[in-house]
Amino acid sequence: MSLKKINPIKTKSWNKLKAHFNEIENKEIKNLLSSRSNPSSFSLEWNDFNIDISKNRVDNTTLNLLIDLAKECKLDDAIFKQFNGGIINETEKREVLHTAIRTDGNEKINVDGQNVIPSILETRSKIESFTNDVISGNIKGYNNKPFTDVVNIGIGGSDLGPVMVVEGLKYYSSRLKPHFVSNVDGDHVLEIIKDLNPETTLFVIVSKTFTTQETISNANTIKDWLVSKLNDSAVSKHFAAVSTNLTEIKKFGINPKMVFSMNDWVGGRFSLWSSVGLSISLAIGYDNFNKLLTGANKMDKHFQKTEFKNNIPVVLALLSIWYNNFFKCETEAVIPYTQYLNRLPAYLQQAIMESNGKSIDRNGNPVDYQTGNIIWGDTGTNSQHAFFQLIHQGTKLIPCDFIGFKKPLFKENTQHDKLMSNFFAQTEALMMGKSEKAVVEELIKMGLDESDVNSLKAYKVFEGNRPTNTLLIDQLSPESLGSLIAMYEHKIFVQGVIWNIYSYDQWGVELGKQLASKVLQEIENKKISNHDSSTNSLLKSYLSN
Ligand code: G6Q
Repeated sequence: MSLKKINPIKTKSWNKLKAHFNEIENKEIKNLLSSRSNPSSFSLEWNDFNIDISKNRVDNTTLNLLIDLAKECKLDDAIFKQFNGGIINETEKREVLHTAIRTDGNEKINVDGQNVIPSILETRSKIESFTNDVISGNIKGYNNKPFTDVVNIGIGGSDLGPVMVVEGLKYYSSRLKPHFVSNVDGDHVLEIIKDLNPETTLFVIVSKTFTTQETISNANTIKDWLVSKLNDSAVSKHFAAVSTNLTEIKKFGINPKMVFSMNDWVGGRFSLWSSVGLSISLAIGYDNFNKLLTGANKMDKHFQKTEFKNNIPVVLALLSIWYNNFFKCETEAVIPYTQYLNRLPAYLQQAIMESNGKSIDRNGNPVDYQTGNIIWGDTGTNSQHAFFQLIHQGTKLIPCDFIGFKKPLFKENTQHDKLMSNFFAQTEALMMGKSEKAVVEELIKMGLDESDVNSLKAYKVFEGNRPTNTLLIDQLSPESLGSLIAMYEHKIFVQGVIWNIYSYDQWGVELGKQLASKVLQEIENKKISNHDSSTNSLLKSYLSN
């Protein structure tokens, strides 16, 4: 069950889209919007999500052709294979089953002839009882004191998902205080532990391989610190581990009761739903962690069962392909209008760019079309006071996702309407722009004379016609966040399928891991081997210190 290998640009629909692009390219969104006879097709309603795609440079023909493209690229076949354990990560010969770990328990998914659902549920109940025991104080530290703080030690997929969700759901916190150590920068780990009480801190080492330099170095630094403050035998009480490498975990001295396994058919950047999410469960309580999984599972079902034209991840992925491959947009911005989701853009950068930053297609040939988009963003309204200038008046076309919530979390919050009025006003302004006529009228009203009006007006004109998707969700909750993350995961998958690339490997990351260890050896032995002249002289300068 591998993915089909269809070159998208050789399809009939791609060619039709190319011709159609010439018709749409110079059209204004505001005119496309007002001429639509079926506005409801440009709004996708699902559970508590209202996704408005009407502020895009598309008409009915565009959407129909994009859907034809998905069909020609056999997206339905790919979705079936992903959810049913096909070896769709072919270069690593693996299934891709992050969707299975958020199962509602009603399905059966075979890997190597064995249904994996029972073991997934077993791991989940281990996470549940461990979480409950730590929060209730049943599990205690070396000096018999309950834990107050939890430190997640991991990097990349073993860090970005958990930290984004823990930050995103801070409102739902348990009594435990979460911390995250990721960078191999020793100052990072020392900064985090300097104020921690070793007696009441639990450390969770998260590393699928348990060989990642950053994570193992940080874990060893913390272990030395803990032993120096308490005792050798404190290690088995204060460290939990999440990994597939049970041999290395044992060598580290972790109590087998505090070991959480994971499966190699879950990729790092898609693993927050698995035991990699242990820190999430500890930080927000198991019930909330479970709701996160429920939200993702609901989105999985929507993605699997909904016809393409109403399928949120499919439609968003197709729009992104439209801008990336036809309008030649290089980047996409994600702007959540809630401070809680300030780590969402960083999380999506990994999920999207590590997955679809590929240039060899599934036939093994270099692609001659653009793949992965560059993702960036920050929270609204902060970003309005920063990079929005370029989105409004720069030379680049940057499609944006605006994510907002109808209700705030705090009952006492009296500022929500202010936040949301910015949210709505920005997408409207990006579409409508501001004409020269309106600018001139405004300047005259302000009392400027004719020559000042003439010299200033060009700078104050906004072209508009900037596309946005508006994702309006009832409230930020574990369930809605679960659905939102799963939505982006599926969007990534759809784009990878259509671009005919492998979204689930990451050879670029592996290269970094190999290179650094070679250079480290040279630095430690103070013996520089033959690099290029630039690297040689930088290393010499570093060693001369
Ligand atoms: C994610 C990547 C990568 C990985 C880290 C950490 O998909 O593979 O970001 O998660 O390199 O790897 P370990 O979990 O093995 O330490």
